[in-house]
Amino acid sequence: MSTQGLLDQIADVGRDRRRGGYSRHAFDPAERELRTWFTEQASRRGLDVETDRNGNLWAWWGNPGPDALVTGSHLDSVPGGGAFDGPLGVVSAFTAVDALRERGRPPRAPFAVVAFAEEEGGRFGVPCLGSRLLTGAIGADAARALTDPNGVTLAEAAAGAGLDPERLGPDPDRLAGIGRFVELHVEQGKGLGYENRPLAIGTDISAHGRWRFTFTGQGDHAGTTLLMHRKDPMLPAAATIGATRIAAMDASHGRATVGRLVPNPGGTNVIASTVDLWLDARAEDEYCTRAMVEEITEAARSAAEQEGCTVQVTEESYSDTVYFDRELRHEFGRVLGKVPAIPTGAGHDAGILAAHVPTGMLFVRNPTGISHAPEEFAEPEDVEQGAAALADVLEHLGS
Ligand code: HGY
Ligand code: MN
Ligand code: MN
Ligand code: MN
Repeated sequence: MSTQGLLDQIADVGRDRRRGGYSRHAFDPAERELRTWFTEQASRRGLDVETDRNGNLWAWWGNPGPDALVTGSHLDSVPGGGAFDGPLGVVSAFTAVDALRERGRPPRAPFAVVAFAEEEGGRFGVPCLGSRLLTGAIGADAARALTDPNGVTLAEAAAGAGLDPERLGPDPDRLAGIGRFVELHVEQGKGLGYENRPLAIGTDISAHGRWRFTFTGQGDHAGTTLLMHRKDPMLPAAATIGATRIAAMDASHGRATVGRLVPNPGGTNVIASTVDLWLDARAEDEYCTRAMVEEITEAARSAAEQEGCTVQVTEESYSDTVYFDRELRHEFGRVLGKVPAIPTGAGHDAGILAAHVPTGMLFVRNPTGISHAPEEFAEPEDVEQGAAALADVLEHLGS
């Protein structure tokens, strides 16, 4: 089956007809359906499937063992996400297995296709949760206590998915068994479109993090409360959002986004008592990212004070700039020839593993350049070219 054919098989799983795009979050019904699909694809290829203690899926070609060659990505999405971000790396891994078999070139080392859990942090708010748990980048207790918007903890959701919540956490033996990790991903930007190239090799992931701002005022009646008596947390929240663009322009490669804002209680005729907003902040390096967040925090504090409100700022996740393994990049270049090398502003499980394992990424052109939205796209011929390139790289690395 073609790579596009595998993508088409899951094209309706978790499709969000109301908002458009996909909603596939850790252990929810859509993601569970994808786990079943993953297991079927693996079994069809004679790969042994296991779910690790953190809910990551592994399909082994041969016995798990040291120095394994691992490739894959994630199956979950952001709310209203696209069809390619994550699944493209997983389906390409399966068709790469087909190609290696057809070529009579099975990898000499143990080999696995992996789908990491909750890469987007769409349910529990921490991106790359499955790979962070695997590597110990997040502590087990902190992870277990993470709650989704309905107040369900990760521990409860994991138990509901058949995992033992007490076993969530670092998996050092499994991590030590990975020799190299390769992630193929749809491009999240317009670079390859402009250069008119179907493929790229990843160079680095810029620093990025998430901060929660909680503004507290006084809930009251929208009609009877005089302006001078108001402590409306929505106003400093709005000022904070307004400050993001200027702060981002001040930072090198700065990008600051508020995509989620939750007033409580959220009545039309009610002055909110609290407002929560989440800032996604990214820039060239840690210094620039934190300076940008500091500038936004300053704006939040002074706006809150002006309105007689308070604000609490909590760092929920942070990942420093990650440079992919140079030797692996050169191996990719030897196999793929003259292919552009591009940075990515998006986080990936590869960014978490890179601190422990030689890791590289391949990107497939996205002609719209749009990601995390229904317009995310890759042409079928580029999808096949990406999977063939992944097979070539894996054949080389596995030989
Ligand atoms: O949010 C990101 O950067 C990635 O798409 N998870
Ligand atoms: Mn994403
Ligand atoms: Mn992704
Ligand atoms: Mn009333």
